[in-house]
Amino acid sequence: MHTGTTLTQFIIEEQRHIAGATGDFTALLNDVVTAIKTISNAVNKGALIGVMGALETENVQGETQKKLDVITNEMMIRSNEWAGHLAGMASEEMDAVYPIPTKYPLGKYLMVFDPLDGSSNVDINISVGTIFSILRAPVPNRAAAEADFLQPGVKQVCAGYALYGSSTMLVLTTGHGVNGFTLDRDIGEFILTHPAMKIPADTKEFAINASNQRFWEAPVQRYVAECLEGSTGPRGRDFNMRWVASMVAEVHRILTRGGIFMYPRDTKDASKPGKLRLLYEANPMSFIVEQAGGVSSTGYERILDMTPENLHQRVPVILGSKNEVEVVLGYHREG
Ligand code: AHM
Ligand code: MG
Repeated sequence: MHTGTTLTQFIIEEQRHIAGATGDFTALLNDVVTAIKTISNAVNKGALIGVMGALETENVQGETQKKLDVITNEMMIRSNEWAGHLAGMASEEMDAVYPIPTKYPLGKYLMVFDPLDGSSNVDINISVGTIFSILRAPVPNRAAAEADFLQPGVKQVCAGYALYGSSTMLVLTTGHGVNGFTLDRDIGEFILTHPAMKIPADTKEFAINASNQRFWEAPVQRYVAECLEGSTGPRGRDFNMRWVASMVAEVHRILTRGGIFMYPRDTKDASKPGKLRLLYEANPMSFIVEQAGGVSSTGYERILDMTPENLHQRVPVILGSKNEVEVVLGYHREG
């Protein structure tokens, strides 16, 4: 018999502290959790159920879709469309807003998600994740339009990610700190295992895709060069480096033991000011990171303050341990 707090118990107890809460949000989160358990199962079974490999299609961003990108997108939709809590959904894998089918009632929330982040890792059995963000619909019970989703990240009601790693974890914030839950497969429940997660303010670990180095701007060039100089350079200490190529895994490492993650602005493609997407990657992760005491910025501005211009907008991301991110932001200010 388990003795820990289940996620359902945790959310219901949180809901009791919110005056006027109707239980809608708790029910919505329950549906998200069902999708995540289903995705976890598919990712875990992998080749046994024929879900590995790529399709011949591309998503709206011109990226080749993996079979699992499409399957997991479908799983998120099917779990969340029917219960009457949402007025619309948007995802990395869909060009436009997904309207709630007319046979279902509409609700007061919007959800944006990346159903399988880091999916280039899926065929090689390295961690991937699901990222989601819940917003309030500006007009409840009305089919949402794209403009309804273009809210700054500070307005998120909830953000979370699932990490399909050596264990499956769900990490969540509703604006009162960050809590981590581990899936107990024997009982099918997420159990609170990482209460009140906090990112250490200092770190000696950085994460960046160094193959893009020639495209970086001067402040990032300077910061990374100084990390590489280690104890013989101006930082006076040796650094370690990691790059999983799964943002969920990188953010989870940072939440666990500190670190800095950068997918900065670069000159590789003038039409893309960064690689990661604001609405369903950068915003939810920034909300979680800030709630855990970290900092998240483009280098020039706080990500959560940005007003999105479109669903699939890309942004530079620099996030993690407070003091370390501040060093990089200082270099941006110096130009
Ligand atoms: P995806 O949503 O298509 O998987 O792309 C996002 C991922 C992040 O998880 C990760 O940080 C980054 O792309 C890795 O990029 P790269 O291939 O340049 O290493
Ligand atoms: Mg992604």
